Amino acid sequence: ASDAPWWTSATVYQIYPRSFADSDGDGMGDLGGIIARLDHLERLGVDVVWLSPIYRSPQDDNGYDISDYERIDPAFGAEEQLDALIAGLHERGIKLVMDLVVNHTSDEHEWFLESRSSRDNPKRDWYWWRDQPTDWVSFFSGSTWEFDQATGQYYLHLFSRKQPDLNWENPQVREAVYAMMRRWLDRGVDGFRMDVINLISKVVPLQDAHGDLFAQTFNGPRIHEFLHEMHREVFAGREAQLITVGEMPGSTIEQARLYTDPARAEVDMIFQFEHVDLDSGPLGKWDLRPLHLPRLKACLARWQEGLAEVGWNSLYWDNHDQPRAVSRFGDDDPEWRERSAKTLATVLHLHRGTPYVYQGEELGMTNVAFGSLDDIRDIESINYYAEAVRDGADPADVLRSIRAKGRDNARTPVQWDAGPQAGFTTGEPWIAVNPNFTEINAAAQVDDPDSVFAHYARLIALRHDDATVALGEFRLLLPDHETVWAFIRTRGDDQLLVLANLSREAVELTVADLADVGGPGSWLGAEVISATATDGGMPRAPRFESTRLD
Ligand code: ISL
Repeated sequence: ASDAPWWTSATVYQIYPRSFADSDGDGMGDLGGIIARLDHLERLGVDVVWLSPIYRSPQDDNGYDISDYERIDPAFGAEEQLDALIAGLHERGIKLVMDLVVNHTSDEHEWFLESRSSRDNPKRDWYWWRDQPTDWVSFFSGSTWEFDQATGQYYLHLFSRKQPDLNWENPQVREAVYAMMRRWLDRGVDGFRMDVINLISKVVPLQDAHGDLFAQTFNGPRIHEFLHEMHREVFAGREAQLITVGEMPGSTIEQARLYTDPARAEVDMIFQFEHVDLDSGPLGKWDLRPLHLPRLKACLARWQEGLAEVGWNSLYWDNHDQPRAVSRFGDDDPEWRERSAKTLATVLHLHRGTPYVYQGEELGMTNVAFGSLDDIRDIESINYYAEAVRDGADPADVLRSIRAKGRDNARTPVQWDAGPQAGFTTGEPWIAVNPNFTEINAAAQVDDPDSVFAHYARLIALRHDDATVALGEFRLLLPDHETVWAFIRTRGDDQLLVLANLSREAVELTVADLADVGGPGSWLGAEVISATATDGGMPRAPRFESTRLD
């Protein structure tokens, strides 16, 4: 037995509601659709659902632009349906985490309507207003400053112009956010995934970035103070039941140790971005670069080691902002896709940390070969396309980047069955279904013990049952091997050796290859270990200590 927090053996499943399941035929997923699919989550065995935003929103950024933090958007359903969802999940022993988007609101939020109404409105200072813009460039292209005719000043928006940034320097803003969070906990939710939460503290006064917006807005001077205050005001006393994860792009291991050290009482874990930045060049995400396995392995291993003594890792390949894992890190060729998806799952889920599964990942869903801009819905891709083409880029190159990295890859409807619109909707989906749904869908997998789905279910169960998987120390082996991902997990006398082949070719490993394992009970067990993990067999690697060499 250990006194480790419950989430050290838990797996979280992310639902992007717009694309999960549609119950009313309007082509957009909704709460009714989720409620109708709870059995899928129960069979998978996940412990927590993280629900992307379902609050009232003009949907400029698919709900990450919130106009009322405490009301459900009618497009997603009724208030009672959210309560029914909470109850339905809890009956199945599954917790619910809400998305918390408080770096910015919608420009249609009451707070912003008041703030923009006059220069002396009491909420004027809840947002960032200036006479002159700084030189900052938005994550969604263009200036971060929008001129507001009515009062003759500019307001700040790090994301779209419909997502004005809140001014966290103002204590009234913080109190309003904390009160809203407490009401959500009282309503029965079990924690928060905090959207770009490391952007809430800016360097003041705001100043030109000279190309380094990072230094002005990420992990700012008061970020730890704000998070600790939030913990005290919202979580204290009930934290043992909850789970909190801060989305923190651009954070280093050193910063993550501070954010996740339980003694500091900030958040339980963060989403770091290093491993999803490895296939980008110096110009950012659209600047495509090949991915080298040794760098990917080293990246995750550094985070494992960095948070071994203090703090905790989240583990993810996918979310609603990232391309599909099997297309990006694996091999989505029809002949290899299933084995590759299982291998990626095995590797990630046998690291130490809390795994996050993004809807459809458990089915091995793939990227989409978007034909043209008409197929794209995401504001980030649409703005990027317009700007790049205007600046003289070849449209074919721009489209190639969007195909590889565009967020819509993750946002096509979940493929439930081989029927019309993959069983997602009886109407016209808001974004086209991936044409491979007749091949890849849940109905074809849930009863098949060899499926990607069944493999995920075994990995999730293994983390519950096996303390070495949940808590064991991590050590990377064969760091320079180009195709094998090998590591060892250790807890007391128990050792787990993980060998995965990320290539199409069979690999032979000898004892000598693994000799650097060393230590008590070293792996002198098998003369030749044939590591064809791409056959996707049992997730629990064989235990070689019983076949030690004489
Ligand atoms: O996806 C990204 C770039 O392609 C990231 O920069 C992303 O915008 C960043 O991780 C922040 O993401 C979060 O906040 C955004 C929202 O659009 C994303 O969907 C959300 O996950 C603004 O709220």
